[in-house]
Amino acid sequence: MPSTSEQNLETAYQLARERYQALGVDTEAALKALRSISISLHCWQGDDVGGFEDPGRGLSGGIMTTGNYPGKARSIDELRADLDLAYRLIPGRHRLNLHAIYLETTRKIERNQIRPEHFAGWVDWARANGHGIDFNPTCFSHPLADDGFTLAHADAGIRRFWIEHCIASRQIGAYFGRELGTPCVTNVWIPDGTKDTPFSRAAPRQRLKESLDAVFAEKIDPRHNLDAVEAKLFGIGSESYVVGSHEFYLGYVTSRDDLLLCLDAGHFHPTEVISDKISSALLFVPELLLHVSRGVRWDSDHVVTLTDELQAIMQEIVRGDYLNRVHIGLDFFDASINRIAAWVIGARASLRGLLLALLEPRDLLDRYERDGNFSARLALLEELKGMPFGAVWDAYCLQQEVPVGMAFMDEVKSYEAAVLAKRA
Ligand code: RNT
Ligand code: ZN
Repeated sequence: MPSTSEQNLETAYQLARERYQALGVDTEAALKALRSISISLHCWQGDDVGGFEDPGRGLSGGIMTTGNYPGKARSIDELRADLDLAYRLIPGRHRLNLHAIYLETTRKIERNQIRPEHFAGWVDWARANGHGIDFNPTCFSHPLADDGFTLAHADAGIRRFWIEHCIASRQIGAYFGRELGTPCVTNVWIPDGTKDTPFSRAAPRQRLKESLDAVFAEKIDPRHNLDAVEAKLFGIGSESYVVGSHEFYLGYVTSRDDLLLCLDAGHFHPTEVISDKISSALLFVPELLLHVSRGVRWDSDHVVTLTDELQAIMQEIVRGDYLNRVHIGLDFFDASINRIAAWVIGARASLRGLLLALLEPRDLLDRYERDGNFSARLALLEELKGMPFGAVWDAYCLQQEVPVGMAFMDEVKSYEAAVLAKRA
């Protein structure tokens, strides 16, 4: 017998369902579509992008976490336990996005020596919990990246080291895909760039192109591994020049037919948005990877919230029927709040953005637009903002057996008291 509040949620959902029906929207179909979407949850929110290769080492590469909220994961077991809780509070079945520095080993393994065996524990965990895994070579926080260059380094030996690391990462990606029966998206992001104006912008780009050709020379079965490359405008300490710019990677990806372009929401000019890039890029590249993030004045990697831009991104994916060509990953790191709450808030916001997009009356909007009825189009888009979408979301959480509303924070809080508080 459902509790009274469950009955209220059910009643609210039925009323919402009728309101949407009147606009030609089937809420059940929207929820069915939402259930099939997996978001890739980034492991690095759990420990401030520290990793477990060299726990004493600080973060480099022009990215930064701020804050010192207690309870960050100090080991892979702790990270997995924290992730387990996060997944229990997010409706649906989701993936894990791993970085190479999250390997499991008792002795020091050089980055160009990482092998599938160092990630076997993740595969066991993922299999037991029904997660697919995505992967990233870690081309930062390392002595050979300390002068700001990796794949585009002027020194051929250092370039070789990072090429080998990226190749090893692709092999590990293929291993994840083979073992888990779902392709791993392996994403290459490098920090390469300069604080001040370079003399030659061309030379490092030429070297990067050659390094990437070497990294991607070997074909890997796309049923196991898909490769992505991520551009950036600037980072801390690379304000004047970044080798792997958007034009660089857009050009590189379109020059081949087997690479995904990764668009990170924080990697462009502050008023430039990735939502407007999706429909253009997908005319020329087969698939996209998104790093859904929230820049505040710069690439600050704030926790994703239900902003206009998040909604616009999800609308583009849904309106364009791109759900099977766009891989959605999250990329933020906030050390100033409970790290599990950060994951859950960001993932739930992203799913809410998707649900809002799935609940759009597309036939009606499409007809208004084709008829040139822009007043009705504008009026309807505004009316939609007042529709009872929250009732549909609550019904989804109930159906997926995750906490409804702020109840998820109760679980975060009890875990904080029982587990996180004991991590000195
Ligand atoms: C950095 C990129 C990159 C990283 C992760 C940790 O600006 O966004 O994706 O955030 O690889
Ligand atoms: Zn990113």
